[in-house]
Amino acid sequence: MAGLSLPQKALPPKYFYDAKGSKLFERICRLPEYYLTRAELSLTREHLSAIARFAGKGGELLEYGSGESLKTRLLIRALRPKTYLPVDISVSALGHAAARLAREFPWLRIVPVAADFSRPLDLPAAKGPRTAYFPGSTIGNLTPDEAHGFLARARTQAKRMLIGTDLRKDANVLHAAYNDARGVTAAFNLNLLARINRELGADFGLRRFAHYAFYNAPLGRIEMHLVSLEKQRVRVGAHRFAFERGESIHTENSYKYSIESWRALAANAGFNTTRCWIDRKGLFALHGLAGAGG
Ligand code: AVI
Repeated sequence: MAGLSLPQKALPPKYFYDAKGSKLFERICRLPEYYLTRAELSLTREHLSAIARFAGKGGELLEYGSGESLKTRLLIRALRPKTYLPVDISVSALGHAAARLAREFPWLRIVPVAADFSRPLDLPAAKGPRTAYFPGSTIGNLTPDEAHGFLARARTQAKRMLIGTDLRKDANVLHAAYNDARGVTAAFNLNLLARINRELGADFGLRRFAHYAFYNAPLGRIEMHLVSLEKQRVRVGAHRFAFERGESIHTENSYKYSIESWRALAANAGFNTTRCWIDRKGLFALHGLAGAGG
């Protein structure tokens, strides 16, 4: 309600991930235009032994926003952690991933944590050195201020971190990744309205809004919006919200960091970027962070 009452209506992207939204996101990751997942997977494969040496073997692996835990399999094989703690806001995605990993790695202790990692987390006490893994450029969905807060909190939860960030690049490549030809990203964005209709008793007409995504170069971020195609009023529970034709709800930012801008952010939060691995096409980066002095 607060977000829809702002002059620029806005909703936090974490609400995309109900069961349907999590499935749609898995489809996005397989789209030809969405290079992020493939680039991160390929750099992880290529540098796996160096990444594992940095992360440390045999400890605990904590993963934020684990989703379907695709890249994690590679890490689990290389790190052989005693415990894996996936943290995800989507209970369904968490349950499926934990069940699949339990079948694949019967020796691994899995402790799923259903939680919103953008807030302080209540985690079980660590039984060994804990490394945090935050792949997929999910940190890019936080504002730089939120990312700073997240990193500062994460520093108290793990000594070392592996964080995937999408790199700045040609705006056309970025545009295509968030405006795919099959319309899966559009369906992902619009699913937020379907979710609000279902869970909050709203009457958003899904045909009265359109997906809109563009690269905001000065701010280094993709913005996703849902644009009202007509002047209309929408009911959400007991509240009413007026939309002008062309007015939007800002549903997501996806920040793209240059290596320098990332290093500055991490350093402000008390981390040194001690390692950085990049895929061969220069699309995506995985940063190895250690607490200053650690
Ligand atoms: C989860 N996150 C990193 C995705 C991204 O690219 O910002 C979410 C997404 N939004 C549209 N497509 C994918």
